Amino acid sequence: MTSPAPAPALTQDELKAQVGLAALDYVVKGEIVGVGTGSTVNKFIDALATLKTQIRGAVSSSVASTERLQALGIPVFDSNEVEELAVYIDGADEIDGRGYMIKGGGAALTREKIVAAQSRRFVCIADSSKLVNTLGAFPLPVEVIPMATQRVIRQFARLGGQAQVRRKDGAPLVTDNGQHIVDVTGLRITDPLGFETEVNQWPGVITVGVFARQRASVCLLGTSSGVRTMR
Ligand code: ABF
Repeated sequence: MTSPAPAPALTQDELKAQVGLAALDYVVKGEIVGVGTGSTVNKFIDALATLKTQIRGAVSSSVASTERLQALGIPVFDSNEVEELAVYIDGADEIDGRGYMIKGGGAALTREKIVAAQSRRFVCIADSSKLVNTLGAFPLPVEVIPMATQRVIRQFARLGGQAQVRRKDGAPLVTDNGQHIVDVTGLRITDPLGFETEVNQWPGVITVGVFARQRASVCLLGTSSGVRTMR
């Protein structure tokens, strides 16, 4: 009697599509959906288009997501037009077992945190490579006012972090909000809530890419044996 062959390993792209589709189960019909940013969220947006006659539209967390939503015929509302959203669907660069995340690899962390904060439920969609025990292996993104960059870099150095300005095409990357991003390596964030609270109040910091106050209440994790739901 031979044992059944193990499920074939899925590519990262297939895992992202798997969770992007699974997130449709959390979309509330007749409502406006909060939509994040990144390649996993792009899979969700493409799946959401199949429900576009059953939702009012979306509040987006980036120009890139807005353009994708509108190209698929999904109306996009300004966050100020909506008081509260039933659900926010977004990816992550790292997520731990408590739903704390590092986000911002896509440079959209500020608007992502804003939309997450106005949503009753945050559903994180991620492939299994994003699950970690302790946050910090992924370079932590921090959106900063350019005039404060060097002081913020020095402050992270005092915490044992190596921060550098994110660059694109040979110049500092400019976010949707017209600001810069520093990415910080060498951190091991054992107290995400305390860390977020501390860095948030440094002068010049707009948003730190630790999502602890706005942590995920549900995580749909893509694995080769199917979607694992973590709560
Ligand atoms: C976004 O999802 C960002 O905060 C995060 O960087 C990104 C993850 O990107 P991907 O889904 O492409 O891995 O919310």
